[in-house]
Amino acid sequence: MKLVKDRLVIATHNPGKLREMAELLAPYEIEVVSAGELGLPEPEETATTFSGNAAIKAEAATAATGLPAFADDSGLCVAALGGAPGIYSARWAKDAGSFEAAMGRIAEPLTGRPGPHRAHFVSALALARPGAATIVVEGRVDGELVFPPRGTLGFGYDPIFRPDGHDRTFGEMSSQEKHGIPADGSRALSHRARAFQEFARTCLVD
Ligand code: ITT
Repeated sequence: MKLVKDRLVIATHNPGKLREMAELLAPYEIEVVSAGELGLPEPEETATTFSGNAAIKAEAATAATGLPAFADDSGLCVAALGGAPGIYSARWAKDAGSFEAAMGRIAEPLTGRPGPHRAHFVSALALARPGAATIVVEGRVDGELVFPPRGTLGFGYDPIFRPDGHDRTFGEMSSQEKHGIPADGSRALSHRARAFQEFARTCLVD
C-alpha cells in the first residue's frame, strides 16, 4: 500500500546516511526534506534495539513537523566483541574522536587472534505518520572485517567491512554498488538497501 504521498522528512543528521536514504527513495518521486534542513533536534536514543531507536527518531520528527518521517538506526556488530559496537556504533566514534580511531578500537582486541573476523551491519528503517502506528523493518548484511581499512568511499565503518561474496570493502564501492539493487528485484547487498526493499514493498508501492 502506498503510505507516503506528500512530503517525507528524512530524520537523520548523518550526511552519509542521508545521501543513501535519499538515493534509495529517488525512484519513488517523493518530495523529501532532511531533519537538518528543518532544524530538528536530535532525540536521545534511549531504546536497547536498532528498531526501537529508529522508531524514536522517526516519531520525534513526525511530532515536531506533522509530516511523515523516515529514520534509520544502524550499526556494525562484531562477533568476537559480543556484537559490539552494535547500537553504540555512533557513540564509539564520538568517544574515540573519529571513525579511524573507532576502527582502531575494533581492530585492537582482534590483533593476533586468528580470523576471519565475522561481523554484520544492521539497518532498522522506521516510518512514522501522524495518527498512525509506526512501521519498522530491518535489514542485515554479513561479512568479514578487513585490517587495515581499505577505501575512501562510503562513510563510517565502510572501509573495514567486506561483504560475503565480494573482494572489496564497502569503502571501495560506489554507493550504487553498495546498495547492490539488482534490476530483477532480487535481494540487494547492503543492510540499508535490504531493509529498504522490504520498506518499499510495504509502504511505497500501490
Ligand atoms: P542519526 O541518528 O542522526 O541518523 P547517527 O550517525 O547517530 O545519525 P546511528 O545512531 O544509527 O546514527 O549510528 C549508526 C552508526 O553506525 C554511525 O556511526 C554510522 O556511521 C555507522 N553506520 C551505519 N550504517 C553504516 C554504513 O552503511 N556504513 C558504515 N557505517 C555505518
